[in-house]
Amino acid sequence: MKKFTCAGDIGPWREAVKEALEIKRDRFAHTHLGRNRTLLMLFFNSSLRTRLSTQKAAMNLGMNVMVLDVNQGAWKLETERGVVMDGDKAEHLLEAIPVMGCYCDIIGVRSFAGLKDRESDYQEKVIEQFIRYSGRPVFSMEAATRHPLQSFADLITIEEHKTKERPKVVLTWAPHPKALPQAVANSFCEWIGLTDYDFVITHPHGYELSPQFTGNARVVYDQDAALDGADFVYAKNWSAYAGDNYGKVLSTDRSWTIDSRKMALTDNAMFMHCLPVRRNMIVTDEVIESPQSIVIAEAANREISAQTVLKRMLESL
Ligand code: AN0
Ligand code: CP
Repeated sequence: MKKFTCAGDIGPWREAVKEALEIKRDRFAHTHLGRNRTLLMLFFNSSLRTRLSTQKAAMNLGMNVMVLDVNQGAWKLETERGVVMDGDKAEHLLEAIPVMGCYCDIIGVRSFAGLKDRESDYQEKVIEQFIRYSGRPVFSMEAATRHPLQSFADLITIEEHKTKERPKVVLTWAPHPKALPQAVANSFCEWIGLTDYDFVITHPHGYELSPQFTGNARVVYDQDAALDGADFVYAKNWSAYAGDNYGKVLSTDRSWTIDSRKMALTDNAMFMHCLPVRRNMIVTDEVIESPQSIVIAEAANREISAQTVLKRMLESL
């Protein structure tokens, strides 16, 4: 595997989940693969799970790991070509990328959407430049429009917990005070779209996601109706995608918060969220602390999705 930025890069999903579950059963079976290989993880944005789970996955494979927080200690990077660099940015990405490529074998990048210019965000300019100029396999640790390591972990988690062949999975928007990217929701749609699950998306009017990601999924604007009979409730906030509202918070309506009344509409559904989660905005204390909440198991599977991707990349070096 030479790049991992979207669902298409994983190949047949059942095989990928099978390989992931084998890794989970014996995560030290491939420690030889990463010997004398170096992973560079580059963060333009904060992280808890991605940073720790990906580093752990690399260590399970015997790799050496370097982590760089671009905004803490590195030169500020210009990302746009053609800019007269007379401001506070001391280095251009076009030098920084090949330089970083010299010091490692595989690169992971986290670079969120700026949420100001939709076209620029959806062109995935930053991670695409890493793919083009680093000379190394590159994987996304959440880019502007997708978070594939998260979605892969989500799929593994659903496969482990499902009790029906074709579970009903509901992606529901939930309120949040700050503008967040659409990446987690887009990516979840893209990965669940690989399966034959019964998939329903619910959100207030104005929060429509790009059809590029939602595909043929059913959108139901009435959250209660959407939750009816659900087996998995996947909550996430995202800012508006559509038109002039791109990147804006249109609603913080807490009637969309997932609480016990909403969960009672489901078929004893499991509650999922990628974390970090704002309690009593996205989900009540009661629901996230209930036995139906599988958010910790979901986060634990981030190590497994990362290790599966790194293993495949090491095998292709
Ligand atoms: C980020 C987001 O919504 O994309 C990261 C989630 C994994 N969330 C926050 O910034 C709170
Ligand atoms: N879910 C997730 O990617 O978490 P972090 O932002 O903490 O890495």
